[in-house]
Amino acid sequence: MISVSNKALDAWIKEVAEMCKPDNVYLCDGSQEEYDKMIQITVDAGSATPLKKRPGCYLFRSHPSDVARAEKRTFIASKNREDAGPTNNWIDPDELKATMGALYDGCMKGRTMYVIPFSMGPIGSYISKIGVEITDSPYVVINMRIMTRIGTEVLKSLGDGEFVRCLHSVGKPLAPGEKDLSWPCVPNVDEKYISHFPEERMIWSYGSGYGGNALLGKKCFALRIAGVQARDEGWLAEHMLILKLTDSDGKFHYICGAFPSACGKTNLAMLEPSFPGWKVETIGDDISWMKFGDDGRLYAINPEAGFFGVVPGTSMQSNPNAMKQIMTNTIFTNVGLTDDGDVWWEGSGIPAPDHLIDWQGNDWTPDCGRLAAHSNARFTTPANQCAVIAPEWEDPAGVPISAILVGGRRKTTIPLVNESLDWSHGIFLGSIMGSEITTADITDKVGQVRRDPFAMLPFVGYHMGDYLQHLLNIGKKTDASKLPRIYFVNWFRKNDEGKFIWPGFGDNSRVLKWIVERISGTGKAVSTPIGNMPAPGAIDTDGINVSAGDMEELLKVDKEAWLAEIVSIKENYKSYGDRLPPELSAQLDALEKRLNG
Ligand code: OXD
Ligand code: MN
Repeated sequence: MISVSNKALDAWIKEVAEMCKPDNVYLCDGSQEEYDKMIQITVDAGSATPLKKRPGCYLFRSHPSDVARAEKRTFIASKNREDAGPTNNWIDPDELKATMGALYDGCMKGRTMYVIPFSMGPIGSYISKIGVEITDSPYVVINMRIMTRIGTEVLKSLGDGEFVRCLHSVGKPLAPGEKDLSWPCVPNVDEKYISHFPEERMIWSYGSGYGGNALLGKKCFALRIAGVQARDEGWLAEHMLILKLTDSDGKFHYICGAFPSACGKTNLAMLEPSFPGWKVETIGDDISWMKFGDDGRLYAINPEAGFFGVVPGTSMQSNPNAMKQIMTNTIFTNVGLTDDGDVWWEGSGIPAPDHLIDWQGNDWTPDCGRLAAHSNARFTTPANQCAVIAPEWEDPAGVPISAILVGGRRKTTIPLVNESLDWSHGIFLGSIMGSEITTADITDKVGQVRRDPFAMLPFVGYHMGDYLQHLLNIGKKTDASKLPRIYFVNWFRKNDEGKFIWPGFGDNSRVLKWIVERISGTGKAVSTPIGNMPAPGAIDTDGINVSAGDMEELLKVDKEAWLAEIVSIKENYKSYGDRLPPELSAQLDALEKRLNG
């Protein structure tokens, strides 16, 4: 049995080993040799295929039951049911521990238990936090080394300090001599558990090996548990990208952006501006932790060290930087494997080969009627390999945030961009954002808007009403002039024929340009009932094919549509009960008055 100097950690490792009964226990040091060894283990086990065309890249195929975050099986086990709120699944923590304790009993037999000390954020930063993940999955060790900082340095920095306990098992013990599966997991979705114990700052995950269910630093820790820590300690743990925008005079601004899944966050974080001389550099593509600096401004770090991006749709048009980045040292999960040892996916912009092996390991041809890559296929790739990573992306002091974007995928109503009147109005706008439900969501609510406040619907670790109140409270802790300005954006407007009327991708830089002009005091705006909108001509459309009529549509305040929106927002707000912040109902009333006034 291994032994570490942090007494609480030492005791926890022993306790978990006694419960899970692995054959071996291994403490990860985070070295390259160790990473190479772990890769070799997965190649030898038949789980990973080296990609001849991409140095240092490997393909994994998951079990068909295990392809995405399992929201229905994600639990917030707070002591009181009300504290989990209306948007989370709740189970009494004692009951859940008893159920999961029985599942964990002996679940690592025949396997090695890996202990991964990891830091979310640059090691030692005042914004960073430490966790320890115990897992029986070599795939998780490999991915955690890319997505976080792991190993001996973290343990040193931890000293005798506190850490978040993250326990993970694929839930497939091996009998003596039993051959392992290429993707061990619990195939019955209803027997998977992704559980959070917010008061104990603890995560227990069982039965899934995929993404956010298993790489516990990401959604489970950095959003759900860190969100509770942030509420208690007065900071922010948000589902936001962080980018640095430099204008042609060399002046730069740091901008965060909250968008629900499938809105192109990774693409925006790495965008290539359509203006000569302007530059976007990436700090993070998914999560932002923000604390007040001594100057009263909010400073952000990216708690992660890699990108876990959706592969399908990634192309030289949507994200040329990611395309270059994933040529080396990248883990692919659930994409197609070409006969010459490369990977292929739908929406890559590369013609489909005549034959490949699909994400389920079957022969595939372009006319077979099946997808080569699963729609949630992923790349795991080191952030420092990104050609446009900002040099200060690991600065332990963080970067001062000037603006926060919020927005979803909306065909109608929500204009291209709208500036909030102040922080409280900005939190109101973030609270009403969301995307239209599509057929991919498999529900009868297609076309309705799923409100996803600050893109935190699946990730808030406590009551959504309390979360929104916490955001409002943060705005009262400093001078209003020091707070980031909040902008509601929508790249996804469509015309009556169902066609997008805004080009998106690199041209979203035109909106970012107006935003930084506003921050600098030069951008022209007109005041409207919903907020400050670009004055006619203030968004530069030189060189793009957007007609004056479309531009008018993109920047129109559609009174009837907004009044209908208010009815649906009221319905949504009702679900927060008495935990709806009064400031937000006041904002909603004020909006209604302005629209009718
Ligand atoms: C993600 C998500 O994977 O938000 O980042 O779903
Ligand atoms: Mn995300």
